[in-house]
Amino acid sequence: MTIRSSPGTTRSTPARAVAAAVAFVLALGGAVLGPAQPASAFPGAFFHTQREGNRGVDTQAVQYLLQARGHSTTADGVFGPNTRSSVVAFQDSRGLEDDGIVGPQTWGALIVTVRQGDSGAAVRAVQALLNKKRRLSLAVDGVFGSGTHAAVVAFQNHAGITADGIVGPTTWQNLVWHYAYPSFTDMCDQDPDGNGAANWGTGASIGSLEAAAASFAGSGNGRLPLGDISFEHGGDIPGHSTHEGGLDVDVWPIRTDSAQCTAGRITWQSSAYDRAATRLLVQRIRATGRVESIFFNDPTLISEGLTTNYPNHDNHLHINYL
Ligand SMILES: [Ca+2]
Ligand SMILES: [Ca+2]
Ligand SMILES: [Ca+2]
Ligand SMILES: [Zn+2]
Ligand SMILES: [Zn+2]
Repeated sequence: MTIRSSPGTTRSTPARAVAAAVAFVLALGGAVLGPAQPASAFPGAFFHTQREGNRGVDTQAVQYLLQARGHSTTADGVFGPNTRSSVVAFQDSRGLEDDGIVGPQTWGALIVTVRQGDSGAAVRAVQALLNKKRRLSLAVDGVFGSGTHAAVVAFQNHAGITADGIVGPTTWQNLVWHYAYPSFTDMCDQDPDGNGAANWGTGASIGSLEAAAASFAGSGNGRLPLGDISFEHGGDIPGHSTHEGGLDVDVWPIRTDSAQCTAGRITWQSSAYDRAATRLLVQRIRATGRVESIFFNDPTLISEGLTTNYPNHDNHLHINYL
């Protein structure tokens, strides 16, 4: 038996009893085995605003939630004109300011509370977010089963919030706030300052960077070397005064031998510097995300309006995503 519980979501009642039992057992396990958790690990958690030009898993979650609310939108993680139209239609239906921008109020109206036994597009949003933000590989099948439940409880423990396995407003907010980790299919991981794990960024930064890297990899100039972004939950990074909000991304210039992932690091003054390929990379970065500026000191790219001079940016491009 199933009952309609919320738009686009069905709930099977027998599973809820199982869910409660599983949640109880997992909560006990967490209490006994888990490390001590602060009252709230993410005290500053908020919904990252999504608007036209954004990409990535946070935009994909918006699209799944629009589907759950009865709006036809492709959940491709690219916030284009059609997604914007669906957001405006949703905002109109709720009496919200219809600016097509998904800020805190629109996020709050879009989210659907889901738990074990539920199915539908809102569950797909949760699964996609968990995968990208906790480096999991849940099937994004829209079926909230025991695996998704366990992943939600683990996330709640990780975030220091009530670990009840129910994805309500607080869990949604923490899940959207948490940074995402990139796929390195079209990139390599450089770590020039010994900051190791600093490859995390907002869902939008990571989605945009992955799209740029995929587009660039198709040009036959090798992969994109990724330096630092942010730590998993932001915060101070030694050696960077920025890079703390998941929006600043360092990538390296491209070499004429395409060996920027394996050979020595270069500057724009090096003989191995490939200006044409680096220009192409900058163009792909600008075409696939909301970019405020890119710091890189090649005077030719600066004269072309592609990059901006900034001290110490001879050997890397610093992308400032909006
Ligand atoms: Ca790195
Ligand atoms: Ca710092
Ligand atoms: Ca910045
Ligand atoms: Zn985390
Ligand atoms: Zn930087």
